[in-house]
Parts: sequence; structure tokens; C-alpha cells
Amino acid sequence: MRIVARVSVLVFCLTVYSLMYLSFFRHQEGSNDKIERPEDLEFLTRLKRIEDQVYKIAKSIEGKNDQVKESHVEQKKIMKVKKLYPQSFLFSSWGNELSEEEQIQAEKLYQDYGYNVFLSNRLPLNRTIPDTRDSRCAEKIYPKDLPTISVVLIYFNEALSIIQRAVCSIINRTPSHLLKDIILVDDYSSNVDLQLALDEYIDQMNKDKPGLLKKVRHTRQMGLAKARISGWEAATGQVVAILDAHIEVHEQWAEPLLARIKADRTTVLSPVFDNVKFDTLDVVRYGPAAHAFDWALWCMYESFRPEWFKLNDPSEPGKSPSVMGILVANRQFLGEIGVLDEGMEIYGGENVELGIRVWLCGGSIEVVPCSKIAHIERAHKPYSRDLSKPMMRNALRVAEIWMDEYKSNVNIAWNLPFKDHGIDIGDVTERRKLREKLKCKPFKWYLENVYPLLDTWENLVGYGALKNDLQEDLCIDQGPVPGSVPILYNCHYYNPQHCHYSRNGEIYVGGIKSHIYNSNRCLLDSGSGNTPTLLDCKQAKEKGLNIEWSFTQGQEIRNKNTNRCLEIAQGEDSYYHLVMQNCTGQNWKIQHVVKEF
Ligand SMILES: *[C@@H]1O[C@H](CO)[C@@H](O)[C@H](O)[C@H]1NC(C)=O
Ligand SMILES: *[C@@H]1O[C@H](CO)[C@@H](O)[C@H](O)[C@H]1NC(C)=O
Ligand SMILES: [Mn+2]
Repeated sequence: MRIVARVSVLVFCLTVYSLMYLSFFRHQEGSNDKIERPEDLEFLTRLKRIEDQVYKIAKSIEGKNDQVKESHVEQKKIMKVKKLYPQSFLFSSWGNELSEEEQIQAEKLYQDYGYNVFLSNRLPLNRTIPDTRDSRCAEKIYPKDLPTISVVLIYFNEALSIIQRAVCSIINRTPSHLLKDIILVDDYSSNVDLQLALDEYIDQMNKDKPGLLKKVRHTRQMGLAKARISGWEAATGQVVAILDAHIEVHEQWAEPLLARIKADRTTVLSPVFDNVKFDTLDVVRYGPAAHAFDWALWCMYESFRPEWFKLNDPSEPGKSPSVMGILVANRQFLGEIGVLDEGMEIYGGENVELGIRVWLCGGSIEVVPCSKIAHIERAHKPYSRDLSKPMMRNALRVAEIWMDEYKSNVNIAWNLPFKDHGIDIGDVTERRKLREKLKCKPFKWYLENVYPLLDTWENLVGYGALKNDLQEDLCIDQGPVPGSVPILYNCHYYNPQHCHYSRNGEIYVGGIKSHIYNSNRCLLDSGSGNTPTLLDCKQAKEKGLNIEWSFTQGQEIRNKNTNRCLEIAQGEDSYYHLVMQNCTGQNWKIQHVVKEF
């Protein structure tokens, strides 16, 4: 059944400024994305040229000039296909014909932008892209008198040709009587060509239709949420679409959205994205899916609910718990419910905040399969590790404003204590007032009616690192993956060491899943041998394995079935190991307690 095969691929919320922080993290990437410094390469190229010269001179001294010329041409041919960057993902399936100079140029641009700007600069701005919609979409007839639309493109140091292509696709593929304006919101880019050259382009485009393109430029970096608000403020259309700037819209992208909002002004919509490959800029079709999130408020795709599958028509809109970043809404309605939370910093969580607010305060969210947008997914996501700080801070803010008695799940997801975590979430009084003014429903309603797939974690009593009194610098760790043997390891408090103890006696090791369709890894005592094991909880339950433990904070951890204890013992190697053995009175503590146990 399709419903069982639920996709829950963790993806980055789509709208991350293309370049934000890229320069900071460029040098911290994983070893398989090794980057050679351009200076080194220039030097190598120069060296190669000198070698060639020497070779030539040597040959000419030998008086074999004609042959030399030939062999040099031949050599040059081979050189042409020589890859200067065998490690670079940019060239893994692109760029075979590039000369060395071109390779250097392309690689530099790729490093700067995270996608193939060299190629983008050479493709026509009005290129055609394949129609990736369901065949039923092209047959649909939309009303003529649809609301007008303002398109907002948000960017920070985007490549000029990428922005131009986005604008070009919007102008060419939106009925001109419906396209009110295109607003370019520059969150304080430093790129020179995004100033004069872009302004010239805007002037040129506006000659045909005065006022069509507008640019809003922040005078300091204000972050994603504020950039979107600036765009919304400048918009004049009845509907506003807030998009990334590294996109191309598909044929008929606007009509299904406008028709839906015309029918119900309280629906907030998202088109369906295709993936534009960062290297070849080819468009890869993605199917429609709901936009979801976990308790840390990271975004992910999730399959639509069973009701959507019952429609048996993949061109129909599907309900969605949230939006991933690209959103389309009635401009006034979006204003009435508070646009976006200005208290959000840099990146993350603002889309989930919108999702929850829309549902709780009188609207709904849908993903519209017939509206498609091709979106570049950048090659390296170098910001992934370090964006977690603003992400965590913003998630706590969302929880504080919206999540009522469930707000501590966000703390659990980030392995933070409930109180005194020392993270400043800013002033929430305005947003709390807004919630009251709009008479929004409680979060429980959202969990029950909109997002029942989110596990409420109501049985959790403890979480965090699990330590034995005898060796407090060692923590239980999920051990090698793949693998099923938990180990003792120096405490680092990251996900592999996150343990959860549930009221029903289960101990999860290596993090906890947010969704009921996922399963945690349960600690179990097989009953024989002297090591504990980890196994998928659902499987372990089906097999009737011993996954229940009696544990009181600060006391022993004893398996309810085998009566053996989880303990530590020094091996012959003098290191401490996790063992299952007859209880000798060893005691354990879990980092954070939800409820006394
Ligand atoms: C793109 O623009 C060029 C120049 O105006 C034109 O010749 C060409 O037909 C256009 N291509 C498409 C696919 O519209
Ligand atoms: C563990 O305890 C059981 C029952 O109390 C006993 O039969 C067994 O011999 C003990 N095992 C060891 C290794 O001491
Ligand atoms: Mn994006």
C-alpha cells in the first residue's frame, strides 16, 4: 500500500539563501568533498605551461621542430579532457569538454555559489524546461477572472543569471493580465553585479511594462523571515507568492494557485518543486508530497493523508501540516494572521510557525500538484551543522508561543533541559497577543486534526545521556552503524548518545523518532551471552523480545524478563564495556527527567 510506504526523507527547508554562510563553512566540509584552493591550481597550471615550454625548447634543439608541433597539438588535445578537479562534484557528470581555464573558472563559481553558475551564464534565460505535471493538469480549465499575483523573490548573493532566468520564466509563464509585479528582495548581498547590472536589467524589463519589477534592498542583513515580510509589504497583487530566487516556474504555475485562493481566501498554498540539478541544471521531476517537520522543527517531505489517496487523482491538492518555505497566499489574509514572525533569526522554524499558525487561526495549508516550480538544490549544504544554532533557538520560540503543554517536546528533540537552557528566544509577547486576538485553537487541536502522525511522546519520563555512577565520563552510545551492539563511549552528548526512557519500560538508544510511522531502537537483553542488543522496537515487540526494563533514576537498570542488569565491567583490554549480568548494585542516571520515576 502506498500509504505504508511513507516518504519521510529529511530535507532542508527549501528556502535557504543560496549563499548564506557559505563562505564561512567552505573550508569545513567533509573529506569526500575535498576542495583544492584556486591559488594552488593556478600555480599548477603555470607549472604545466613551463614544462611544456621546456619540452618544446628541448625538442627544437634536437632539430625536430615539425614533429614537435604535431605532438604538442596531440598533447594539448589530451590536456583538454584532463580533469583538474577529479574530486569536485561539479565535474562528476558535467564539463568534460572544458579547457583548463574554463574548469578553473567553473569550479571557482561553483564554490562561490553552490551550483553551476558557469553553465547558467551560458544557457538562454528563456530556456524551456520539460513539463513535469500530471497529464490531467494541462486539461484543467481555470476561471478567467482570477486574482492578480505579486511574485516575491528572496535572495542573498545569488548569481545574476539565475535571478534573471527566474524573472524571465515568471514573465513568460504567468498570464500578463494577472501578473501585478515581481519584487526582488535583496537581503544585503555583497555581489557587485546584483547592484548596477541587475538594476540595468530591471530598467530594461520595465520599459515594456513600467513598474513590473521592483527591488527592495536591505541596508543590513535581516534574515529570512524579515526578507519575506519586506517582500510582502512591497507587494500590491491580491495574491502574493514568496519564492526563492533560484527557481524557474513551469507553464501554468499560477492559475491553479490563484483558482484555489479565489475559491477560499484562507488557504495558504505551496506549489510542488522539481529538482534542478546543481551541476547540469537539468530538471528532475518530483512528485507531490506534504510538507512536514519533526519535533526539532526540521523540515521533511511526508506522504499525503489517506483521504488524498482515496481521490485517486494525483493532480488534486493535498492537505499539508506546513510549508517548506515557498508559499502562496491571499495578501490580505496573510497580513490578517500576522505574515511571519519577525522575531525569527537567520534561518529555520519560520515556515513551521506559519504552518501551525495558519491551521490554528482559521486557515489551512495545501500542496498544489498542478503548480510546479523547478528549484535548484545546492550541491553542498555546508551550513547544515552550523545553522542548527539559530534553528534550535527559533524552534524554542515557536514552541513557547504555540505548543502549549507539548512545548517541551522541542526541548527533548534538542536534548535541552526544560528550564535554564540559557537560550534567549527573544520577546514573545507580541506574538502571544496575536494568538489571543485571532482566537487561535490550542495546539492539541492541531495534533489531533492536522498532524496526528506526530508522536506526542507522552510516555517519556527521561531523556539525554545515560551514565553509570562508576564511570561518569562514559555514556551509553548506539555503537557502530550498521550494527546492533550498544557500547560505552566518551560522552559527547550528540544523537548517538541520546537515550530515552519510557513509562512502559522501554529504553531507546541513539535518538528518538518524531513520527508514529517510524520506529526507535530498543535496548534489549537476549537472555544469553553477556552483551545487550539494539533492535527496531516494532520488530522486537513482534518477536516478544525482552525490551522492558525497570529503572529508577539513580538506581539499577534491570530487565523485567531476564532479571539481569545492564552494568559495566572492565575487560581484559582494561576498558569498560557494557554487559548484561546478574545485578551487583550498579546505578545509572539519565541526563534529564521529564517526570519523577
Ligand atoms: C528566447 O528568446 C530568443 C530571443 O528573443 C528567441 O529567439 C527564442 O525563440 C526564445 N526561446 C523561447 C523558447 O522562447
Ligand atoms: C546469576 O543468577 C542466577 C540466579 O540467581 C544463578 O543461577 C546464576 O548462576 C548466576 N550467574 C552467575 C554468572 O553468577
Ligand atoms: Mn532554495
